Amino acid sequence: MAAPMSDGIGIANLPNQRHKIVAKRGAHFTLMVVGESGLGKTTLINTLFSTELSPAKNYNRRHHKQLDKLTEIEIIKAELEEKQFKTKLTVIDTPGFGDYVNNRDSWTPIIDFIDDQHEAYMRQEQQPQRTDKIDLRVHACLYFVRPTGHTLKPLDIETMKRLGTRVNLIPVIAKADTLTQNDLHLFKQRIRETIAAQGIRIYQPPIEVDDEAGAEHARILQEAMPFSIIGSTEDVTTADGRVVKGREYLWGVAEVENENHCDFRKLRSLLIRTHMLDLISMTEELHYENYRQAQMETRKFGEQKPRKFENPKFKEEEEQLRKRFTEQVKSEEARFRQWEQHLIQERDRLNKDLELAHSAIKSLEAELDNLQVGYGRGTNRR
Ligand SMILES: Nc1nc2c(ncn2[C@@H]2O[C@H](COP(=O)(O)OP(=O)(O)OP(=O)(O)O)[C@@H](O)[C@H]2O)c(=O)[nH]1
Ligand SMILES: [Mg+2]
Repeated sequence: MAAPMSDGIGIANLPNQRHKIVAKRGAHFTLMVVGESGLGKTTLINTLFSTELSPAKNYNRRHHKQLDKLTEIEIIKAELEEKQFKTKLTVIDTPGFGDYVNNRDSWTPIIDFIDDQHEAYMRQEQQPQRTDKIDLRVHACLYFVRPTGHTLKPLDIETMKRLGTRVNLIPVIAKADTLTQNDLHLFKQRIRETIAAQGIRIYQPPIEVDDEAGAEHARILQEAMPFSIIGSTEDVTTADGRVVKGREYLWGVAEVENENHCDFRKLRSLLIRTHMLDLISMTEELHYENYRQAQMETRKFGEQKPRKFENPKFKEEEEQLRKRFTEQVKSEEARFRQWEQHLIQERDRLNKDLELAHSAIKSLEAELDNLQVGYGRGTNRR
């Protein structure tokens, strides 16, 4: 278990690289973080930068930030180099959602961003000049789950369903230091059950049959999912005098890189060492291909992306809207029928009243006639 986690293994000397061509070109890796506000997304990115992308490891780091005002998505770029193997790392930090009253569609900007990257890449591929493509297709998407100890919330389920069909989705439990080990264990189990029951597609490290050590590592990673995370860029001193990245409490220190405290090391190892290439090729071969094929079916070669509400990615929303509309019409119809029934009853009742009134009038008239006849006779007699 210790070997695959050890810092010595890097992308440069992976035993089972499935795509050596990618390795030769140098990898271009894009990571995205998504989840409710305040769960530590930004902190985790900074923790990644302040631990693994560490100066001791001979990493050459460049750091710029671009703020895309339209989407409010922050893009951080860095370059890693290990044994001549260069990786261009791009991290996309999204603002948290879920703190609005109406967060039904809070996933829309994120889903749009992911689709737009596939779209942009596809358009560039169709151009005659193919070198130097701008490529921000997301290779791994970390989804932060609030450490409630219960299970996934409806908003999580809805968002994860949509993400899972588009990217390599990696759910993580935020702020693992706020749960006891026992609660964390149960929480993980429940999340796994919900993911299975809801048919949410998440990234699974592949278990290769021809590579025993790799398969064992993949199995360990699979069993640990969803990874529990502690984020911190603070150096703190443990009771036994070690200086570590962690969070200080009265009871002690929650250590970022301690495998008994959380799965940060497993996640980092998966992302930037053992499974970076798999994440890249899954994106190319599965997610991008799915997008491309779906687009090909709905438009001709070279045709512009259709207007938003005609776009396949809106199909599910449109379908739901249609369903809601039909339901509403149905319930309105039912209400109308009830009302109609009520009116018919009311009409019948009034007709009966009318009939009664008529017969009352008739009998009164008859009585009147009788009286008049009687009176007439009386006068005649006079
Ligand atoms: N206990 C605990 N607190 C954390 C952890 N990670 C981050 N925090 C704290 O949580 C707060 C929010 O962290 P951020 O990283 O800003 O959260 P965010 O997800 O980027 O939030 P938005 O950008 O609003 O979506 C900060 O006060 C962090 O110090 C963690 O692992 N454990
Ligand atoms: Mg943030």
